[in-house]
Amino acid sequence: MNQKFTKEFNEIKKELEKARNILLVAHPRPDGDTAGSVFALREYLVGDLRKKVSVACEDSLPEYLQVIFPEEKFEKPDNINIDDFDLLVGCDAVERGFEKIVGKKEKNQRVVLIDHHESLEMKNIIPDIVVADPKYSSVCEILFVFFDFHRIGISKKMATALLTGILHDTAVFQHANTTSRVMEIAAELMRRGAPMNKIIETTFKNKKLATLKLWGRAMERAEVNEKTGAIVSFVTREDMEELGMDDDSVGRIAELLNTVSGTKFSLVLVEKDENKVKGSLRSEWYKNVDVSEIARLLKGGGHKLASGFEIVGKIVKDENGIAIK
Ligand SMILES: [Mn+2]
Repeated sequence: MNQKFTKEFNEIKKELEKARNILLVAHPRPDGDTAGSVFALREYLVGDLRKKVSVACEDSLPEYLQVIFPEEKFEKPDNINIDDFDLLVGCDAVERGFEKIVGKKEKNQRVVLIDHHESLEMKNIIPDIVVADPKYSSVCEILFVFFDFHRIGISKKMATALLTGILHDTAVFQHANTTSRVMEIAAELMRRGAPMNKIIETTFKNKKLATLKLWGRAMERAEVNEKTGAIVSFVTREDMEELGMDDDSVGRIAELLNTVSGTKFSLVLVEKDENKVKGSLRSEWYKNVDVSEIARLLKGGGHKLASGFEIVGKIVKDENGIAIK
């Protein structure tokens, strides 16, 4: 096992053991990785260490994750008092919401961040311990390595949570972040009772007809730019209103478009509200494109093969193609 974080893993364990009241923070619009990691950690903290633990997230647990975690719930940030906690732990895409929930760090508080995203810049909070490495598929993979490093027993519940994160962030072992280590960890988690088929079914095979219709509209509009190799499409506010869908249902369109042969990367533009457009970029390792460079040019961020950005404007399609104006 990779022991790059030996020092951090030892420090984190000490902090977890020392703390009395711990807050775990998931990112907004939670996915399988942020949810899986906070729930696996909570299980360890409450089960093994008998700690008082709260789990906070700006948004509630999406339906498909409620099926996998029927006993779990997020607490709304408004209902918790940050001052009550002596240890604050952010898991996954920490930049997206940790500081919004935590605000400022008090003198007596310690902050631990665990992430697998390239950039991790905090504005107001200087974390005490950071484990962040984009070479990991997911925070759940990092946590498995942490538990394994400390020989902490992984229960069926913890295994289920960790495998959920790994399956989510690798899109069931399809993305380039699926290393041999990921496969070994997944096998070990199955051995410990994680129901892989159930997780795959609830996460990836529970589509609503309206979702497919929305995807259909986007597929219909897709255009390939021969010069750049980009395949581009879009979803408008109108589409989502007509089909009664929200932003969450557009998540995989960029991935699907990216499967068109001969393309270098995909770009899907989604109207977020009146005057804001969200862009999602995807590529594959064999296409040799770093989409995070494109995202950064537009003040966004992300990974080499999966990035995003937000810009002000509206989507316009005319004879010259798709543009934001
Ligand atoms: Mn993740």
